[in-house]
Amino acid sequence: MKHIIIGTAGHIDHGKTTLIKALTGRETDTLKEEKSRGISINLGFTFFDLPSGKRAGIIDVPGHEKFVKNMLAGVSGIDIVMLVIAADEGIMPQTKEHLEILQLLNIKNGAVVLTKKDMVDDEWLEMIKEEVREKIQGTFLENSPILPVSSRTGEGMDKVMEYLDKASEEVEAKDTIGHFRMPVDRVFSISGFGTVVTGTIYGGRITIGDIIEIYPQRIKGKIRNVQVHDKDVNFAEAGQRCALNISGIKTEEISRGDVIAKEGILEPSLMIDCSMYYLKSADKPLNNRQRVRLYHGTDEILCRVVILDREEINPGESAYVQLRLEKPISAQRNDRYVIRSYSPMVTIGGGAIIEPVARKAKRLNKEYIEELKIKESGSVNSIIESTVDKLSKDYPGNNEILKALGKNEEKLPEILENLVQEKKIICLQSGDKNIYIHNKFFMKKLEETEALLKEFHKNNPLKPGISKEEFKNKIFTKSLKQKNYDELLKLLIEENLIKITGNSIALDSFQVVYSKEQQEIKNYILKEYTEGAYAPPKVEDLSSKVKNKKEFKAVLESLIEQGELYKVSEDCILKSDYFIKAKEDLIEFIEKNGAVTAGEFRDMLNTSRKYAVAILEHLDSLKITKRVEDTRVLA
Ligand SMILES: Nc1nc2c(ncn2[C@@H]2O[C@H](COP(=O)(O)OP(=O)(O)OP(=O)(O)O)[C@@H](O)[C@H]2O)c(=O)[nH]1
Ligand SMILES: [Mg+2]
Repeated sequence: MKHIIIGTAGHIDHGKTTLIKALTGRETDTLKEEKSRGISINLGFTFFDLPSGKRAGIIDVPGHEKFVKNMLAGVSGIDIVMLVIAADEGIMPQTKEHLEILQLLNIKNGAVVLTKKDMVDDEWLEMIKEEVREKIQGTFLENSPILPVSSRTGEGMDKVMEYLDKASEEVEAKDTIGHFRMPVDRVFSISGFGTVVTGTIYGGRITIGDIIEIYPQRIKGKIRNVQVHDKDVNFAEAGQRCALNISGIKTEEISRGDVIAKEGILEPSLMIDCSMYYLKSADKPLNNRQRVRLYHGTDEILCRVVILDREEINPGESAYVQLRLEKPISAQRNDRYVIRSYSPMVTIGGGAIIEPVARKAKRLNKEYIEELKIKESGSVNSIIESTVDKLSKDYPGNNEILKALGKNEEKLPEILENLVQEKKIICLQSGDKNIYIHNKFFMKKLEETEALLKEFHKNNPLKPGISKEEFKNKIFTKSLKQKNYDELLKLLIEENLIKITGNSIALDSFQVVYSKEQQEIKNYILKEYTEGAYAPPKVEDLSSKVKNKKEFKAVLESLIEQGELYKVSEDCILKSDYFIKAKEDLIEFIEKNGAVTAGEFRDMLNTSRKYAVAILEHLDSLKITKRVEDTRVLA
C-alpha cells in the first residue's frame, strides 16, 4: 500500500499551522513557547484522512529563518508539499529559501496555497498569483495549481483537499522491500516503556522484535513496539511516519539526526562525494575548503567543501565536490542533501550523494572525476563494477560490497556473477565467503609480481625464489585467507608468470645459474656431503677450505633452499636423498618392530649417536615420530 506524507513550507506567519488545523482539525504547535509566541519553532506532526480514504501523515514546519534547520529535518521525507504564501504579503525571504530547499531535495509534488484570501481583494489576489506564477517558473511547482484559501472562513479548502487527493495518486511507491532505514526526528521517553523515537521511514520495513542499530554511534537495540498515527501496529514501512519503542537504549544515547537502520547495513563516513548545485542566489563564488553546514535526513553536520573539478564554484554552477565532515554521516548513494553557509546561515546549494563512503580525493584528478561520473550515471552494473574496483585492495566479500554500495541491491549476487562471466571481476571462492577483485586490480598485481620477483632474483641469484609468506605480505595482504591466497597463486601460475618450488616463488622463467667459481664450490660441497653420508662434515671445516667465504655461504644456502641439501639441525646437514632414505628406513623399522632406540637407529645409519639423535629429534618435531621413554614410535 502506498503511504503519503504531506508537508508545509513557507515564510513565517503565512498561515501553515492554521492551514493544517483547518484541514485536519488538529493543532500541531504543541510547545508552550509556540503557543505564547504564536509561531512554530519545531516540527509539528499529525495525520488525516483524504477524501479517497487514504490516511496521510502531516509534517508542519516552522517558517522563522532561525528554524530553517528544523524545517530541513522535516521536509526531507515528504511526498507532497504545500508551499504556503500569505496573499497579503506575497513572496518573502523564506518563501524563496524554502522553495530552493525543496528543489534541492528533489521534492517532486506540490502546490502553492495562497492563504489569507479573506484579507485581500480580488485585484490584489490576481497580482499576487501572477507574481507567484513567475517565481515558480523553472521549479518543480511550475505546472502546479495555485490555490487561494482562507483558513478563517474555510473558503477554498475543498480545492486543497481535491488537489491532495489527486496528487497522492501520483506519488511514487517507495522501496518497502529494501533495508529498513529511518532518520530520527524526535526522541523522548515514556515512563514504563523507555525510549521512543519517531521519524519518517526512508526504506524497508520495521517489525516488532527486530534488532536495529543506531548510527553513527552503532548501538544496538530491539524494537519493543511500533506505532503509526498513534495506533499500535505490528510493522511500519517506507513512506510512513512511525514511533518506535526501543529497548536496550537510553534516551541520552540517541538524538535527532541519528539514523536507525538494520544492523550492519550502514557505514558512517567522514567523507562523501557529491554532485553540488550552487544556487544562483548565492552572492559570491564558493571557495575550495569553505566551511559550510550540511543537512542530510534530519542531521546537521559542519563540513568543508573540497571542490574536485574546478577552482571555485560560481553561483548557478554545478560541480563535483568532496565534503569532509566534522562528524560522521550515515548516508546512502543518491541521498539528497542541502548546504547552508556557515554565517550568515543561508541556503546556498545542495545535490545528491554519489559516494557515501569516499576515500580522500585529490583535486582536479581526471580519473577520480570520471569514476564519479560513472557512479552518478548510475548503471547498476557499472556502479557495482567500480565498487569492486575500489574495494579490491581489501578483498571484499558480498557484505562489504553491499555496504559500500550504500543502497540495498537485491540483485547483487546475480550482477556479480555476470561481471565474473564478462571477465570484468574475479571471484575467489572459499566455502562460506566468496571474495571479489577487479580484473584491473589483478593486472596490477601481475605487474607488481613481475617487478618484485625480478628485483628479488637480481639480489638473490642463487635463491630459488621468495618465500610464500613474504610474497603474500608484499603483493597481497597479510590477512588474506590461505584458501584465497592459494587461488591467487594458481591464477599467477596460469598466467605463466610464476612457478613454485617448495616454499619458494620464482618467475616462471627463472633458473639459478652458478658462475664458474660457484659451480666449483657447489661440486665440492656436494662431494663432501655425499662422502660424509650420515656423518656429515661440519660447515666450518668445509668453509675453511674455500677461499671465497661469501660465495661459499651463498652456494650452501642455495643448495639447501633448492632442496639438494637438507638442514636437520644447525650442526647437521645431510644430502636430501640421504635424509629421505633415513626417514623411510626408520618408518619401515618401527612398523616392523614397534619401536626403535637411538642405538638401533645409530647402527642402521652407521653413524655416531650425536647425528642419530639429531635426526630423531627433528623427526619428532615433524610429528613423524614421538618419544616414549627410551624409544621412538610413530607419532
Ligand atoms: N485572516 C486570516 N488569518 C490567517 C489565515 N491563516 C492564518 N492566519 C493567521 O496568521 C497568523 C499566523 O498563522 P500561523 O498558522 O501560525 O502561521 P505559520 O505559517 O504557521 O507561522 P510559523 O509556523 O511561525 O512560520 C495567525 O494569527 C493566524 O490566525 C487566514 O487564512 N486568514
Ligand atoms: Mg506554524
